[in-house]
Amino acid sequence: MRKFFALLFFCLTAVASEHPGTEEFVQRAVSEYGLPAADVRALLDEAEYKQSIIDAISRPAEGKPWHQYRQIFLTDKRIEEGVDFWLENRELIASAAEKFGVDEAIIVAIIGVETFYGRITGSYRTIDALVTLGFYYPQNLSSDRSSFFSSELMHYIQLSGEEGLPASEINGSYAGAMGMGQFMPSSYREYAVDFDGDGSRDLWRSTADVIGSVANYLHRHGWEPGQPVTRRALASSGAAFDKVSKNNFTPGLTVAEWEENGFRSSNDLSPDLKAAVLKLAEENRNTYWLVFKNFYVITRYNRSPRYAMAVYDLSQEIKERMGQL
Ligand SMILES: [Ca+2]
Repeated sequence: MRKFFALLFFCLTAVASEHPGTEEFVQRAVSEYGLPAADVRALLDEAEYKQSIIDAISRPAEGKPWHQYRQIFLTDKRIEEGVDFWLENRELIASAAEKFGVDEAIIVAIIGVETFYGRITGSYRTIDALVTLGFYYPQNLSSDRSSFFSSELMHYIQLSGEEGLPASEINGSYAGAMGMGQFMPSSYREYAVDFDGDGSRDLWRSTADVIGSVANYLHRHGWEPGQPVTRRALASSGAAFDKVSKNNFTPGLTVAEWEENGFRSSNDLSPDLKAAVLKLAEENRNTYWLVFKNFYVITRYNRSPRYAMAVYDLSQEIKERMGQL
């Protein structure tokens, strides 16, 4: 009898520790990606559901108006450390910018906004983040992103095999973004580069790999070297405010067409250059901005237009301070 209870207890704990969806995931890992079932199962068994991750993803999207959002990133400290980071890695940044045809200051600013130049890379175990969001995604949110996170989990397992990473030890953001540039596993596999030539892509310890990878990411998403990111636009009272973008910043109309629609910008722009128009909430009024292909490319890193504008503003501040040295 005692033996029976012991066995029952064992079974219950074994069942209780298995995440819902494990079997289906393991089968897919084996049949579609040829991964070893036992290894995948062992890794999933080790992953822990974290309520703090569910709480973090459930928080309402940052509703802060632009002028408050900007203050988070445009601090003296972040600008000064950006200058330091640039000076410390001057040659690497210059050679990545040249090789991939992207702007040096934008590389610096992205790493600055993402992780304060590699200082704050997240303290959630990545395996916990991806299992929690892939298998326990909250049902009450507006969109179900569980399949996205489950797909990222599959990428993560493959990535750890490819790069020889300790899959149960790596830390990152609550959403599974990793390293100094906060790459998701699929982006890591697709866009990370071995820029120091040591044979592996290490976005935690190799600043060279991080700089090269951020540059390659921008390049692969269509960065246009030498082209502008954004310019302030003056809106006339009868401007076509219904044409202002909310979510999609793919350039649609030309600078000349925007002017016909009541959004006038600076004279140095080619009238044929395509742009979208963005509205930002300043303290007492709205401002309007023509945003070009390069702005759109920054939103491939993070979909929020305020994120892209913060990266751009930070890049300009750092550039200006570099010029004063
Ligand atoms: Ca490397």
